[in-house]
Amino acid sequence: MALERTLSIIKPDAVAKNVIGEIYSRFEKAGLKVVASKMKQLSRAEAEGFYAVHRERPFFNALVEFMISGPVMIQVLQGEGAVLKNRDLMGATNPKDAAPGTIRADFADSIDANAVHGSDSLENAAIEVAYFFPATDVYAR
Ligand code: RTP
Ligand code: MG
Repeated sequence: MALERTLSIIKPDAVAKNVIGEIYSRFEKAGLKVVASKMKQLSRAEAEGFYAVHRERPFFNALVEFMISGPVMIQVLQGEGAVLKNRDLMGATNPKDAAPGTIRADFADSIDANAVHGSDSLENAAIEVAYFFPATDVYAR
């Protein structure tokens, strides 16, 4: 496996639940390093741009409204096979389908308020990291 970077977002529901530290701990225990991080209140335009691939989907407006409902915690995770490893830690999109012990099984309330985002491919990871962080703000440690 190769050293990869992926974009992770702790969504407004999980920030409000005060579980940022618990989620970071899961990343670290799985061998993923936080190499960039910031808390941010997304504007509507930022949220729409980030999820632009879903623009035609029926859930798009609800997704954008949810993502701007409060601050999010955005981080770049680095590690061996980071993209898939993070998706495994997250669990299925709908927490009802998420395996026990995954972030979404433990902290998500619904398919809309589902605690975390993670890039779904190496190609999208590079695009998503660059969407939020200039290269100089990502630390290769
Ligand atoms: P994410 O992008 O946030 O990491 O989630 P994901 O890959 O697991 O799921 P994706 O298909 O990319 O969908 C993005 C977000 O849209 C909401 N969604 N709602 N009602 C629905 O059928 C539905 N499908 C997706 C979810 O909040 C999902 O995280
Ligand atoms: Mg997705």
